[in-house]
Amino acid sequence: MKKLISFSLGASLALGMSLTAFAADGNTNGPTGSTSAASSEVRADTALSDGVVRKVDRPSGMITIEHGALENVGMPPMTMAYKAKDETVLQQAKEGEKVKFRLENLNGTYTIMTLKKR
Ligand SMILES: [Cu+2]
Repeated sequence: MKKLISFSLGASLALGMSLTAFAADGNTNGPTGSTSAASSEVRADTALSDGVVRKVDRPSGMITIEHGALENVGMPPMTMAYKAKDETVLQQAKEGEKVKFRLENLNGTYTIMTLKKR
């Protein structure tokens, strides 16, 4: 009798575990779904926007870009001077050139993180 009880306990434990495993597996699709949603957000976070370089001011490290709406920094279409992240970005900017660029708000300073000719 004792054996029977321990067997049924074991069986229900095993059943419980497999149910748990099933539930966990079922949940995997949820997080997996939101993970891919999150990674598309990440992609959006590094997305490049179209713009046209209007002016490059080497001494101040500023690049004036005419651009459309920049969703990640909540900026409507405008022409505005932004800080180049570094010398590389500054060198890639040439007046009059159509570019793809990435603007980010770094501690309150709108900064061009990447810029390339398109
Ligand atoms: Cu602006």
